Amino acid sequence: MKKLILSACAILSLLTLAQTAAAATQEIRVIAIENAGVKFWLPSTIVVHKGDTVKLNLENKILDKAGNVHGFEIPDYKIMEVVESGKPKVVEFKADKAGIFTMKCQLHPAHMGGQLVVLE
Ligand SMILES: [Cu+2]
Repeated sequence: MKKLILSACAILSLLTLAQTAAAATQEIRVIAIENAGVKFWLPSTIVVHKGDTVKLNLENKILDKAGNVHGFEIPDYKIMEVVESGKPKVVEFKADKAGIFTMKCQLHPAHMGGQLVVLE
């Protein structure tokens, strides 16, 4: 009986460890650039796991006449930032729902968007 209880405790401990190991902090540098007249955020696809803490370091590297300001939005995660050239911003959130979510510049709808992929 003692053996059984010990085994159950060991399994529970392993499960807890596995869950702890699965959730991580993902720190990702995301830059806005312009190439061939197209402006976009890179990487345009960000992949994380559900439960991860995601820290995005947003940098606007575009030098244009529009005040050098671009937006970064992930509507499904209620993230909306305005990023000025030379003034990086940090966005941190918990990836608490799985799926593929649109990333875009909310200030200029023509800009190419990307996607946040949160794996189950
Ligand atoms: Cu923009």
